[in-house]
Amino acid sequence: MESWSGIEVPRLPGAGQPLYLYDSARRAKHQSQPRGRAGLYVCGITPYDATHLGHAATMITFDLINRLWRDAGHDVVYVQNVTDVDDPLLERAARDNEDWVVLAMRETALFREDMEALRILPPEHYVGAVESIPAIVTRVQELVDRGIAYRLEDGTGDVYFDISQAPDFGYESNLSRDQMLIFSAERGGDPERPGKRDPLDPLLWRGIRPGEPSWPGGSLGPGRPGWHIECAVIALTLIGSTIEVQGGGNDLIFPHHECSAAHAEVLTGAKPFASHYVHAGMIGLHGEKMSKSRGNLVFVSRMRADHVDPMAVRLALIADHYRADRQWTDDVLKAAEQRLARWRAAASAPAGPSGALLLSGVRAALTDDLDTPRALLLIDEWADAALAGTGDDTVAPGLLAETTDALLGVRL
Ligand code: 5CA
Ligand code: ZN
Repeated sequence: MESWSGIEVPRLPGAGQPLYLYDSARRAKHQSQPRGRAGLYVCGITPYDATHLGHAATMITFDLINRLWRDAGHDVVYVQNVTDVDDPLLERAARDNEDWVVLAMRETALFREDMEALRILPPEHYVGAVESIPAIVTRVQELVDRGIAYRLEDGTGDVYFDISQAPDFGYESNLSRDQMLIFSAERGGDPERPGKRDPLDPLLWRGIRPGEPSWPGGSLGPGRPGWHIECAVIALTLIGSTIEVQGGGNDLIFPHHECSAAHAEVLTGAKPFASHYVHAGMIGLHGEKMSKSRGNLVFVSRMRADHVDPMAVRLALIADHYRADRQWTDDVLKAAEQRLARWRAAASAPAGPSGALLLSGVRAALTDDLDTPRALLLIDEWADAALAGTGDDTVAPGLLAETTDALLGVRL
């Protein structure tokens, strides 16, 4: 699948610093130490509705990681998926009497435009579930052959993963079994389904059903892939058996990232699948998580149409820490617009306090688990001083603009 257009990122003077990230599995911050190319896999959209501010916030979070690694001199291999066939997409298309392929294409195209407007660096591989089906079939067949996956004996042709064969199951989310059962039922699992070896066993391959799209599955029979195996196989195929960061919103901690890690680890034998499982907090509106199923959405495209500056949207979404669940309000946007205007004025000032100190402070804040509130405060203080005529560093205003562009993705 086509990615979106790239942009030039200014190279900053001096050396970037090592990045510390909070890992949901270890429940602690630890240093990311990519060996070779730094592998970043981000769980992308299920394209049945337009990109909303929650998606944008999550994509911006991982864009910051990409930018900080590049600043530290790492070569990054960034892969993102599109779940371009799954139940919610088929259900929405049926509800609206629309061709599901056309719906997915339209929303994916809009997502690309939104990502470009937000200055998010494109993934090297932007990959759909549908185009990955042959690779997924091979891996599911391998799991069946090894006795790690089993076919349900109810004539549906559905194939499940046997979690008892993944001895570390649960290490990524650190949840109790009771909590896992609740999340499984809420988030696309089927713990009540009869005939499974364990209620938590996730679906790997769904046998053909009347009225549903299907693809050849070789010995599996015709059908379509389960959700978690999609991300595991795309990451394994395009990055390798282990990755530095597995990313997404915190709604994916369980079952999605737990199951995709279990699939990948059983397939390759390499553990842990990801050195860091990184999860962005949920953006909410009027007290509830912003979600397509609830319909309480603020679309990035609607804001663009209303001439809201995408750079202000970006600043608004990083004003608080990425891991915090946070509410979108008009005031959050207004504050970001004022901040952006002030930074732009400061970037045109004749001089200001030391630019080198500002850059090292911003690097230190961002490499400490993406502490954007601290980074933004440092820039605010520098801008206030420059606008008050303090400091004689004439290079600093230009360096401010390069720093916000390269590290925050905010072009002044
Ligand atoms: N296609 C799957 C991932 S493989 C999926 O979850 N799609 S999604 O369209 O529902 O979400 C796309 C990405 O945005 C995921 O990383 C998800 O965790 C994140 N996300 C969804 N809603 C929000 C929200 N309200 N706030 C922050 N991030 C969100
Ligand atoms: Zn995913």
